[in-house]
Amino acid sequence: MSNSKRGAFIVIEGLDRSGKSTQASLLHERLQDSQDGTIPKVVLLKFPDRTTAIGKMIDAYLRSESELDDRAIHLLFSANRWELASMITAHLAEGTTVLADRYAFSGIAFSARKGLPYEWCRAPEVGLPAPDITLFLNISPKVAAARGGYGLERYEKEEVQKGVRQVFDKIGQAMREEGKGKWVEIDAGKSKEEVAEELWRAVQPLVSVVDGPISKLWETTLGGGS
Ligand code: Z5A
Ligand code: MG
Repeated sequence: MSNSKRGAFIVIEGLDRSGKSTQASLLHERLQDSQDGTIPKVVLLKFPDRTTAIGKMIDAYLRSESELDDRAIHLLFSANRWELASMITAHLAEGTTVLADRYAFSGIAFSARKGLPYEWCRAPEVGLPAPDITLFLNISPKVAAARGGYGLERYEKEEVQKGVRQVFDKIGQAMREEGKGKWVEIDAGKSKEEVAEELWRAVQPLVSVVDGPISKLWETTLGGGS
């Protein structure tokens, strides 16, 4: 039987077309199928959540149907996480595992790439529920390109993706140095099945034993947070 006091918070991040949504869905299924008493219930979230009122504004922006100041859209992406933050905390507290397809790290990476200051981009994310583990799907631009042309949305351009990769590298390094919540890099250039297996190896030990309070993103860094 499980000795969990709460659910695990698992985030899947990564570069464009690295297979985040594919892997999030495979991991979700695998966690659901493994509910043998050792693994708790699981919910899958996707950021941006385009179904909320804020999410609809983000969706229009991403499809270039509306224009917004860079800072305004950054704050909307962050607000889209905050509107689900208490729900995430409640799920974790009642023992449900939460799996998120993208999170605050995407928010920082895409906005800092535009030239907004890194610390300014990070500030609205401070105090959000912190993942217990972030699985970062790494893929070379060559392999990503082989997965088909960039789509029609605003950031799906090669030069944008290069800049985003650099900021993600900085975030990953900082997360590893801080040692708060695991940041695990996964080679996403392999087959879907191989990548899924690697993700499973990383999360399986965690989901059945997670314990302790739910921490908050970068709370201690800024001396107390939210
Ligand atoms: N954004 C932001 O600016 N600020 C924020 O705070 C957040 C996001 C949260 C929309 O996000 C944009 O919002 C995004 C970042 C920005 N802009 N960009 N670029 P989104 O999450 O909605 O984006 P998406 O449309 O889902 O694309 P994606 O996430 O980059 O794709 P993916 O989820 O990583 O890949 P996939 O859909 O799972 O797979 C892509 C294709 O590759 C598909 O045909 C698969 O069948 C194939 N695939 C997947 N895995 C494999 C393997 N292993 N081998 C071969 N082929 C594979
Ligand atoms: Mg996706």
